Amino acid sequence: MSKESNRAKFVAEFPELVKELKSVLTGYGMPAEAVKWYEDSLNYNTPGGKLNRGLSVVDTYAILKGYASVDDLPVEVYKKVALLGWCIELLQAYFLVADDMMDQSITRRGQPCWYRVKEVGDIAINDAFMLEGAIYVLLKKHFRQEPYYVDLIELFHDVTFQTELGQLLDLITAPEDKVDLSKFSLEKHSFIVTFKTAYYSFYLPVALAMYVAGISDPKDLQQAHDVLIPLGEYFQIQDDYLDCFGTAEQIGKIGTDIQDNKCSWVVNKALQLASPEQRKLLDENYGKKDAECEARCKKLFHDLDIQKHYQAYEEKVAQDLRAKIAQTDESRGFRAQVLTAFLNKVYKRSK
Ligand code: GPP
Ligand code: MG
Ligand code: MG
Ligand code: MG
Repeated sequence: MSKESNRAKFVAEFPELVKELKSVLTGYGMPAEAVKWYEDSLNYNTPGGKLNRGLSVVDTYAILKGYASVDDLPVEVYKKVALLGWCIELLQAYFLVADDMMDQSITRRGQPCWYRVKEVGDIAINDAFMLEGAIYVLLKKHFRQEPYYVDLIELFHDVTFQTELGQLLDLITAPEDKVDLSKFSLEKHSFIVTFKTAYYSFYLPVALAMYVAGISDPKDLQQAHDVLIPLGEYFQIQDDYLDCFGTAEQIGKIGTDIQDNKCSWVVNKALQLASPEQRKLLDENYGKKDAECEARCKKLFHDLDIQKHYQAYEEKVAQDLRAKIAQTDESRGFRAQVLTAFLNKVYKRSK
């Protein structure tokens, strides 16, 4: 099955979930306008992205169970794993609605951020909470009878908290009013991105599929973790790189990292390479809400040939990950192919 039809099949599951969620509100006697509001928020914020995380749950499950294609999964099984995929997309929707407010972003997935939509504003905070709430409504309805139900809930809770820890460090390392580049380091960057991105984007989809497939020995969860966390770090380094060097058309959002004083991979790499004068330029221009200052930083990043260093990083990390994946112990049913599939999706991505 092609990538497009794979995605279309997954997307086709979503309206049914919206219906189920709306019926919970109707059941509580919520007025029609509130039900409509929730529906609009779900539809605006949940589909529309690349859906890589959600699709990965289905793909991973198929590989673990030895299906040649996602198409071969029995319909009821497909629906169940796709629902878990949508639960990650709801988690992501919750994070992004909130993150865009915290980062004061303008666009997301080629459209205005939700909080910037007329009549939404700060209500987006409550909408974010309700996107998260949807996860547990759906899990309860569809997985309550399963022996691994508590594992799923614990996993969502743990990963959510880990992401919030990463977001906290991301935010306090980037205060709006006090630029202090000596607070940045690649070690700190690694911690931030592991927590704010890698757990929910990479470990979570695989661990969910492993629980459903019944291949969830702690040793296998650990094997998955040990490749997927560094892979997720690599993915967020790409996000940082594209924030500065990608176009808005390419990435569907306008980069804000320089003006937001973010501890991104790009500025950390530049700090490693900068001469004293170049360091002074960064001290004076980074983290300012000013397009000219931002342009000066970008020019410096070009002068330092950050692109070249990024490409070198990308080759090295991909090579290291391939070597690690080659050592996977498949004796309990876990499959190295799960990890290779992830690496191939991420390697050299440009959006
Ligand atoms: C993405 O970082 C981080 C998240 C999506 C986690 C948010 C977590 C919360 C608890 C709200 P980013 O700001 O670099 O993403 P983007 O570039 O897409 O805005
Ligand atoms: Mg952001
Ligand atoms: Mg952010
Ligand atoms: Mg970013």
